[in-house]
This record gives sequence, structure tokens and C-alpha cells, in this order.
Amino acid sequence: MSDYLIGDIQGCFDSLQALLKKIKFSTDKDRLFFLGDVVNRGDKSLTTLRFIKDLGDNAKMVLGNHDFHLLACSLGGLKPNSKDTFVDILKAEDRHLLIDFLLQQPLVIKHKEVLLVHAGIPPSWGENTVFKQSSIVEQHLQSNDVGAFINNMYDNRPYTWSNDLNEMDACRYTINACMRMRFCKADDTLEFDHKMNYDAAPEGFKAWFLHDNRVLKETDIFFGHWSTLSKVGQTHVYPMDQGCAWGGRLSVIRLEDRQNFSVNC
Ligand SMILES: [Mn+2]
Repeated sequence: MSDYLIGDIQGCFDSLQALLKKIKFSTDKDRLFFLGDVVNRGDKSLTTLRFIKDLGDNAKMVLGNHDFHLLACSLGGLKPNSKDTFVDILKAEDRHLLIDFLLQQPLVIKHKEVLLVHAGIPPSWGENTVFKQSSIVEQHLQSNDVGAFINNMYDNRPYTWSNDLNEMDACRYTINACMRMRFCKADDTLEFDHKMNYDAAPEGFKAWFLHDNRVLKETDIFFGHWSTLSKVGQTHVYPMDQGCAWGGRLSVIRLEDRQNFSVNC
């Protein structure tokens, strides 16, 4: 039995299949953990999402910003933009089942002492805060007012975390941190404009995983989202998005021995 952690697929179903062939994936003995952004930008979002859903107990995933954007377009009344390639899902016969499946997915997974998240975890957050805040968001995603909730989540504010935030502000910060963050300040302040490598941080900011005061710096964290990140040379930090949707690579890491496998996209 092996557990494989897979970076952002973004609808690149053919690359995913090539990768699964390479690792000789078997539903009898293996489990796949997807690090979010399973849809959008690639050409087979619908096929990809159906495939992951149909894997049942053989697959788990965390939500990424593109997955969340699909939810907003399906439930929150947002219109897909010209770059979005998941319109096939919105028109599919089984769209309700697929959207319901996404709504059941967590923001963060703890599995065998490692954490899986799409973007990152703010410096001041320990595990208690991570799971307290993410579970509040997950409860809203599984509630009857999910459309209104998602509409209310589409904003960059509040930029900074505080224990005193009201529930909706705390949810918005949690979603933005776990699904969108790249750079932040040591005091948890987020920013969303910079997308290049960690050495191109805006003034006063660092990659979220480079802050010395980070509570979870001894915990192995696997994440996607940041395709422009080159070797970070940081222990306990595993960036897994190698830009499959941009002609890069799709990669997977086998948890037990930390071996990497990848395919060209
Ligand atoms: Mn992303």
C-alpha cells in the first residue's frame, strides 16, 4: 500500500494518466492525495473531476483556488472568465454530483503526521488553529446557504489574521491563506499580486514558509499552487506544483520513501 501526493492537475487528464501509469497505480493497494486545483486551465476538467470522484476511497483532495472558483461559478452566481476551461463541468448532466463532491472536500488534510494544503499555512498558525478555522469553512460549504457564503468569500480582505475577526472575515482569511497565499509577512499579512519565485518577494514580505517565527516549521507540509517556485532548500517544505498546465511537469511524491516521479506535460 502506497500513498502518493500529487501536484496541481488543472484538468490535464492525459498527464495524470501518464503519471499513474508510470507509478503503476493500483486501486487495490494505492491511495492518491491531490493537492488542489484539479480543474481549470487544462482541456479536460470534466473528465479529471469525474475520475477523481469515481476513485472513491482511493483518493482524497484538498480544495484549491481554481476548484473554489468553479464552486463560485456554479453556486455563487459568478461568471466564468475567458481563461476558465471548466465550462464543460457547469454544463454536464452530472454537474450536481460533481459540485457536491467538491463541497465535501477539506481545505487541509493531516495524514501520517504530514499536512497537505493547496497554498500554505500562515506563520502564526499551529495545528489547532489550522483545523479549527478550516473546519468552520468546511461546515459552511456543506450548509444550505453555500451560495451566499461563497459570494461573501470573494474578496482579499481581511489581509491580516487576528483571533478577534468575526466569523465571515475569519473564513475569508482562511480561504485566502489556504488556497491563494504565496507571500506573507511574519505577522500573517497576505498579499496576492506577486507570483514569481520566492526570491522575488515584495518589500517586507517573504514566502510563507520562510518566516522564522512559523509555528509549524518542524512539520512536513506538502502544497501546490506555486508553479514558479524553484528549489526552496528548506526542510519540511514540499512544493508540488510544477506547472503542468503551462507545459511544465506533473509530479507525485510517494509518502513512504519521499521518492519523486514526474511526467512532461
Ligand atoms: Mn492554485
